[in-house]
Amino acid sequence: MEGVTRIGVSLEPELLAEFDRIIQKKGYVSRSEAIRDLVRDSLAETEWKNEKEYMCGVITMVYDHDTTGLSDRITEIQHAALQEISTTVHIHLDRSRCMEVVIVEGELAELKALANDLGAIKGVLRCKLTMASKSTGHMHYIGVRKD
Ligand code: NI
Repeated sequence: MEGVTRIGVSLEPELLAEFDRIIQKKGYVSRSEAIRDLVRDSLAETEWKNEKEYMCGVITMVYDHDTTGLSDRITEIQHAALQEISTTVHIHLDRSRCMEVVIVEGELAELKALANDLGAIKGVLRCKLTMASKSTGHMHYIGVRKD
């Protein structure tokens, strides 16, 4: 592989055996690949805590449009967040349920707050925020599931 640096890692035999067992179960073809994913996840976790990190993302929500006041509340919240919202796509799922995909861009804290506000509306069945860091491309997601 071009542009990679090889590193040596020392592990206790029990820890290595456990690691091998788990990565085999997950279908990794090599330890290197598994370690790379772990490092990426760990870096993403650190960014996830940086509320000022600039992110691009998608909020996917499913809701019941028959719920009183729901449409007005969604519109109100989305207008208040016009800085963060690039576009919204609406899909009618059946007679009463809708899916809305909201494309967003902004600071992590703002996007999380927006997804939380949308997810908290009565009649919203599911709301999930998926984001990628603008600077590193690392992905994150948070989901709110309400049944
Ligand atoms: Ni609809």
